[in-house]
Amino acid sequence: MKTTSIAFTLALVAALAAPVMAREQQITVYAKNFAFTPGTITLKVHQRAKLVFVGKQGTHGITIPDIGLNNIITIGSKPTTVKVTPQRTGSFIARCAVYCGIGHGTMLLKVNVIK
Ligand SMILES: [Cu+2]
Repeated sequence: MKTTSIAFTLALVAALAAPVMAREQQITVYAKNFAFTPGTITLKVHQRAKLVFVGKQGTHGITIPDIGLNNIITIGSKPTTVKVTPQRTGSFIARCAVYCGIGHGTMLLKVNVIK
């Protein structure tokens, strides 16, 4: 009887936890001259996240090798979605990867990867 109860409890916990664990974080980042909004995003290590980049003004780009985004994503008015799974914690700075004008050099996205 006790074994049944424990098994039931474990099954219940698994059922409740599974959807939470499977849920994928999604963050939309907007790009305009000369800023990413939000300017800081926070991801969880070893957890897959969907990043959606949308251009609001101009053409921009981004690459974030620290979280496995090695190729330059061009950001235009059409949303671009990428999936990443950060492998290490830390604070990383990504820069606009497509020259977009006078403020290009200051166009940064801070990426925090936490436990
Ligand atoms: Cu730029």
